[in-house]
Amino acid sequence: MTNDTQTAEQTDGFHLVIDALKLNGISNIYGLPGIPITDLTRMLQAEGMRVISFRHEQNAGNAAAIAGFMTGKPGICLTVSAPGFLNGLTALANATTNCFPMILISGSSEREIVDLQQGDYEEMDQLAIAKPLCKAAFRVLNAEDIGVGIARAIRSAVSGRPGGVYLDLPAKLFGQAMDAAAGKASLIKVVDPAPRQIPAPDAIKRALDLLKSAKKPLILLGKGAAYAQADADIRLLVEKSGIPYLPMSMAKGLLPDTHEQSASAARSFVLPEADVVVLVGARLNWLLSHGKGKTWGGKGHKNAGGQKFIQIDISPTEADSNVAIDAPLVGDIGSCVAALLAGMGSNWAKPPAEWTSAVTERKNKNVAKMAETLAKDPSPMNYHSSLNVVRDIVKANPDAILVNEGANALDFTRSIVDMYKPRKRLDVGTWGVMGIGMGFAVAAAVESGQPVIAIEGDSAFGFSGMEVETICRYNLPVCIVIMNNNGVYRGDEVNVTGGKDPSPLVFVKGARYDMLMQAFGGVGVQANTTAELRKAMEEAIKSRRPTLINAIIDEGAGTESGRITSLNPTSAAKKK
Ligand code: ADP
Ligand code: TPW
Ligand code: MG
Repeated sequence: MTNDTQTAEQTDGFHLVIDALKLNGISNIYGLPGIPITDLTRMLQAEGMRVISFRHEQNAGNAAAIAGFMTGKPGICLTVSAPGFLNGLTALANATTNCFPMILISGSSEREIVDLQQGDYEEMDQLAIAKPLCKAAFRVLNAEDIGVGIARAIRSAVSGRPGGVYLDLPAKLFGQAMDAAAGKASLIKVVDPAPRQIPAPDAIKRALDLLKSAKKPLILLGKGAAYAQADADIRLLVEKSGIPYLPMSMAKGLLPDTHEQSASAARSFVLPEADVVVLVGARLNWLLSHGKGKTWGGKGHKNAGGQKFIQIDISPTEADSNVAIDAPLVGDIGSCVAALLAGMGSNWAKPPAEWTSAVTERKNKNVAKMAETLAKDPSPMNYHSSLNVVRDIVKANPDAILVNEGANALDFTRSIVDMYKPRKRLDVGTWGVMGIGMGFAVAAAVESGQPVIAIEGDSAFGFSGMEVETICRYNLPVCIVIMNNNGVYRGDEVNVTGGKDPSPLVFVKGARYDMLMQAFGGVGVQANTTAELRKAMEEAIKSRRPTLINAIIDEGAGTESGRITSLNPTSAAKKK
């Protein structure tokens, strides 16, 4: 063949896409097959990549997004055109909102027909629709541009503030043939896809000067700090400075929650009291009450509006988004924290003992109060008693990954279950979105090989529940615990009109979610008591078999909207 140019080796769009992804170290694809990408899924597998095939694209998209968060490489979601693309789009938008790097690759219909709106199979101008919902969007029309297209998608997803990227690949592209050597030469191995961004020395000095002046400093760790994988330096910053710290939900475990400087159990004390707050990869959005109001002191508090802020963020426009930032530090967290450590020198003065002991005192009081509640074992189980079991199981298995969604099922788990290692807690994130559960659980197991524990509200689980089949099919070590209270927030609501329809907030009573898992060959267990729950979880972790535990929770134990009741329009109106 080599001496005959007529039959010189050829490659095609399919193989160039695969080769470009492999060249850039991508090995897992989360997707759902169909026209025009069915052959691509087969070929990806034939070429040695792991293809995880889902039952709905939103779950594949969520899997890709969280794979991106866990690894720092873009997670790839592959879908068909129009409806498949749209099903993946929610996950892409959610990834962008959460700063997770992800690439949604969707096959699309013929441009000539789409643009004249002549009614092609699954016709849709996908590129235009994706654009406002992601960080960047690209389309590749020619096989020789596949290398550039994938390189641009990777760079856009992981450089600067990470986010979602859309890559549109029209059906015709896949079959396009080209000379194999030229094809190979057209591919790009992206060099330094997420370049470090070194903070300016004067910005470091400004921050350290402010921190030195603090009497009641506080460090706030966000999921950007977890994503940055600068774990050792972040721990050193906390310990060397001696400053109490507060982890946001997905930053839990960056330092073990049992760390003596953790102020988690004294959150409502430290936020209004602190005078200088160091934000490390955390935005002052709704989750932090926008940096103002009652949470931060507010009117009447002796420290009202008294906080000054140092904010470490890779996005130069994040500072001042909600309140004035006195010392912005723009750069990657690894570089910024390293520069702060260097600037602190060897004889940094720890915060006044008056402050740290006040925090510890408040914290110990709350921890003791919580211990009392956790020790109770009522029948039926409530959130505290059941999550006390989960707390023990996670403590005994600190490498397990905890996926968590729901309202009460989320809020109680976050406050009761301690985390011990970085990036082990994956949850609803910035939007508080339901539906991430099974996609996150699948990717967590695939990417880490570690056991996964998914604590799911019964409503939350419903959004992605069909993926229990996927979990069984790939035989993943996932243990799902449904906190089954028969409904959204509570299961005891009634239709106030007395009509025959149930309240909008309740589900079928006594539903057997455990049987759903059994339907696909997994282990399904109903747990009515904490002893049953404990036994089932221990067995699931030990056996690594797909397991679903239907944990029966008191219908009346939850509160509306969990901890964010105040955001309901009726309560918000009442406050005014
Ligand atoms: P949380 O919800 O935990 O408070 P957010 O998602 O609000 O966290 O904030 C994460 C922040 O981290 C974003 O503003 C993002 O720009 C920033 N970020 C992400 N990765 C890095 C990084 N490697 N270096 C610096 N900042 C980062
Ligand atoms: C995509 C609104 C927030 S929490 C929740 C819903 C529907 C479910 C709460 O019930 P669950 O938990 O899971 O049973 P529990 O323990 O309190 O009973 N659609 C989307 N996202 C959100 N956030 C909603 C709806 C919501
Ligand atoms: Mg519920």
